[in-house]
Amino acid sequence: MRAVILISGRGSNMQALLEAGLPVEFAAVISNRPDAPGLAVARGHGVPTAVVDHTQHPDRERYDAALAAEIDRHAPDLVCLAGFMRVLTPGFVQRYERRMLNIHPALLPAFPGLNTHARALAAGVRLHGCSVHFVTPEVDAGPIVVQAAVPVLDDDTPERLAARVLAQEHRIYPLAVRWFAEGRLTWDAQGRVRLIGAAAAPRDCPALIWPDG
Ligand code: NHR
Ligand code: GAR
Repeated sequence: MRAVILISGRGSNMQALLEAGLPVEFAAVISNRPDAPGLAVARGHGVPTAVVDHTQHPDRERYDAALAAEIDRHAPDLVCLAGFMRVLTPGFVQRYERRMLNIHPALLPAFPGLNTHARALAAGVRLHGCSVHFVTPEVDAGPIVVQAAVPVLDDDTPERLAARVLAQEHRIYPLAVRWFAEGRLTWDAQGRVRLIGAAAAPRDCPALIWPDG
């Protein structure tokens, strides 16, 4: 199993993938931003890096063509978006159909898009979280692989809530990539993703209820 990771910034989800001991060869980390701090982290793990800078391409079609050319040099079985901040064109998404994952900082289908933590606070939800999903042309709408929920606390700021969610992102993204690498993810007739060999129901902690009085 070969994988390529796409980042735009800090790269903490990338780092979680690189350090999870997965049965995966991370062939490259590619950033759309030359100054992404995650590039140095990748190099520190001995992973080759590349930059395909969106500001150097005239439109999304041509940017995505350049990005695909760089990805395909590494012949990946899986492409992982890890804090990658550019919407991808339908043609690009089709090229990696059923082999491109994203980690999104919300319990999809709630709060797709950007600024999810501030929007969750404004909406007054009591539970928030993160989702790993397959990437489809419609942004943040692809089949969900795994989610983790966290409580929203009364004194939360977007930053505090983001940190609580991020800790769970670092748990579920490696899980999802492991399942993919093990060939345990399949599609049902409705286009939902199923995990082969999953427990029929949670062993304990069947629900997170918050607030809990
Ligand atoms: N592309 C497609 N086609 N489908 C998805 O599901 C995608 C995708 C590209 C990125 C990640 C996503 C997220 O987890 C993702 C999923 C960026 C934007 C965005 O609006 C939206 C969703 C996501 C990532 N980006 C702005 C744009 O104009 C730029 C913002 C910036 O540069 O800071 O592309 O949330
Ligand atoms: C993460 O919280 C990720 O879920 C989110 O940005 C952060 C990136 O952190 N992704 C998006 O919002 C995509 N639009 P990282 O670079 O440290 O992984």
